Amino acid sequence: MHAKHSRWFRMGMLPSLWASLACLGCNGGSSTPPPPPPPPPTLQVELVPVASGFSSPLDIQQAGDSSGRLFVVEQGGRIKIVQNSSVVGTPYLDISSLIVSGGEEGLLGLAFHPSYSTNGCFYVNYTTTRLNGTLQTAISEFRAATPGSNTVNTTSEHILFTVNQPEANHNGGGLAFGKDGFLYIALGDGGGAGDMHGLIGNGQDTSTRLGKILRIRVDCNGAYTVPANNPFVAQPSPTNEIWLYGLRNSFRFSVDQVTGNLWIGDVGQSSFEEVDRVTPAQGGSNMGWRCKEGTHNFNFSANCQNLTFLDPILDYGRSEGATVIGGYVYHGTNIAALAGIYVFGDFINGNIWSLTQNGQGQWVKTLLVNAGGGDLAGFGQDANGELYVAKYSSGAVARLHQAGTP
Ligand SMILES: [Ca+2]
Repeated sequence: MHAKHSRWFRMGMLPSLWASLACLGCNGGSSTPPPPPPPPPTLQVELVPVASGFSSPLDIQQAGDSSGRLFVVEQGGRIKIVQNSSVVGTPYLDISSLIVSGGEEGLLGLAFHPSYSTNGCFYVNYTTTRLNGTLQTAISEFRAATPGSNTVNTTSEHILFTVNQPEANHNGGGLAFGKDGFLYIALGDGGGAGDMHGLIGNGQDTSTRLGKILRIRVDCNGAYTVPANNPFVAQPSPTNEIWLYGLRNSFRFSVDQVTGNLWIGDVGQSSFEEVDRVTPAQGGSNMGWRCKEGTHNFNFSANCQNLTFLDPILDYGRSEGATVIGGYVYHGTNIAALAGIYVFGDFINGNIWSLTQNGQGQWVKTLLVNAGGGDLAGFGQDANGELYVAKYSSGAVARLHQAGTP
């Protein structure tokens, strides 16, 4: 466990794990309105403590059910509820006995069905060895007995599918429902380093789910289908599930429920972290890895010639961070200057930035606040659009807040 923890940090410092998408159509962006100007330099953002006592929290979600509950995902397999600023004693879900965790393994992602308030279904992304004795990612559906329940029986699980993991690292982990109602699933490139598996790496290989973001339809019945307009729908199952390829390790991504855009933090290998913005029309895009790391050539071998890549809208080097943590487009009211602006961060140094376009159309990040090195593992967004951070090593949840406001 401890060795694996150090590996999680190392993945950030040397290579890293999360993958990204990018912006081939940024210049043409017909469906994307011009972003607002950068926040004023006088903006003072602080992190307000919300709840504590968690063990390695890495994701925060809400159920879209008007309950006001925040669901905090612990890497070890528990999901805990924060309501009215206190943590509910009994976990909402406890699958710690079903999974393997530590390092880059564990309960890595959670998404509530868009109709959770009536059907009680939600989805998780975790690693396990219990099914065939070797490491796999499992994408599972669980169902609350009633949507208002504060605990869920683990026997409600239906495993939708599993993916064999050749290495312990780069397991992706993010889950999110699109504005289209489909479930998007991030899977890393299979791990090791440099996308070392297969002739061209897994990211560029559209015959594997590894190194991809998948898109499926779930209807809370223990099964799933593949949307008929998926970009690779003509391929045999299961690779007809692919929405985006060429990703390294998209640990955290989100969907802007206003525009439908996917915002992805793709963790880099040794040199560059990247942020990708993918519009709904850009499904099927090749996000570059391992031909490219960020906007730079990485292993640009013969198979990379004549390919079209969707480059990230931002990449940054080791002087500015080492493990990007994808965030959310802010849609709250407390920090008016961030309205419609993407907020993300970096695990290693804890910086949290906004991302906006300058007058020349270049994407520029602006430091908002620092969450502490090795402590920022994920963001969350409540029903009012306010943003939260999962503080991994300090075991806490905090809210982004404009200093000097109530
Ligand atoms: Ca890329």
